[in-house]
Amino acid sequence: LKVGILGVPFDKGQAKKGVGHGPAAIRKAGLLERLSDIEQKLDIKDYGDVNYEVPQQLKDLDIPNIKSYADIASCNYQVSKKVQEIIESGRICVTLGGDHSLGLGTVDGHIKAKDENLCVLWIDAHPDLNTNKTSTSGNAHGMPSALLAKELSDYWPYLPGMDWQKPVISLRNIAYIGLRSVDSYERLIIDKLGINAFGMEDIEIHGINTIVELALNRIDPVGERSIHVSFDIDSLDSLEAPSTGTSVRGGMTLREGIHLMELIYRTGRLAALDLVEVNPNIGTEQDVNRTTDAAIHIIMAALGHSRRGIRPRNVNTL
Ligand code: DIR
Ligand code: MN
Ligand code: MN
Ligand code: MN
Repeated sequence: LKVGILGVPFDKGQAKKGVGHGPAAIRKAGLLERLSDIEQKLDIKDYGDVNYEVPQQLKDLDIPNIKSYADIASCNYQVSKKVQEIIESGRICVTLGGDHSLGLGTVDGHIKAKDENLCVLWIDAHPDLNTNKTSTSGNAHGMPSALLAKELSDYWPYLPGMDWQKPVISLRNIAYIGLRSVDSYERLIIDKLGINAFGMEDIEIHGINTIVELALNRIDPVGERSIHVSFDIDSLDSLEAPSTGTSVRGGMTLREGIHLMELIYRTGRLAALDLVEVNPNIGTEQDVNRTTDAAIHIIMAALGHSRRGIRPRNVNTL
């Protein structure tokens, strides 16, 4: 299995400092070392961190109710190009965030690499479906799915500096899992457009195994699409992942998160995984360690780590 790791130390999609140090914190917790604990030997290439500059013509540009718009547009452009390059080189692209506004760039890069033949699982306490007209915060990390969705393109004003991004994924090919904090306009859009939204209540009733099967059946009925998992660490319960900016109680256990990822791995079609919103400035040292450890468990499961253990490489030494 070939893997590319990409850091996006971006924090301007929300107000709290520290989430930009997420990639460094996850690497420091031993991501690369622990990925060598997987039975199937991984070929890993670390692409380092994305950097970007705001072009002159975007400086001083303001879009109503999108904070740091020029940075959002400029950073995501670089993210998209990198993700496209990594996927086109035949690697699974693992993007470490950074706040969730980067999901715009990662999904866009995946769309371009796979000619739109993909589906997206958005694992999150929040659906991130606000536009600049519905958002009460103006934070772009609550908007990436609305920027990506074909069906919502008419709800946006013209966005200069985003011409590279076309809303080319249909909401029919996106499913949400783990929802428990949905704004009223997000709820309206979900109901009106019949979006595939699986909340904590659904996980409670059916169990995570059935929910993942249902979600995949909806977004990829034939089972031939490339899969993008955008995993917001706040999908996990506050006890499992305390160091994140908008934590919500009553979330998924790490067990459920790991199982979800094991199911995705088994499809053999995972092409991109985002692991976002780890903020090492929030909580105690123990909280941070718990959160980065959860993130690494999620990534390991996605890349084939099995809880059944690894057989010895050379049985003759028995
Ligand atoms: C809220 C919070 N719905 C907003 N969103 C978060 O600001 O739009 N997304 N935290 O991850
Ligand atoms: Mn999110
Ligand atoms: Mn969230
Ligand atoms: Mn978020």
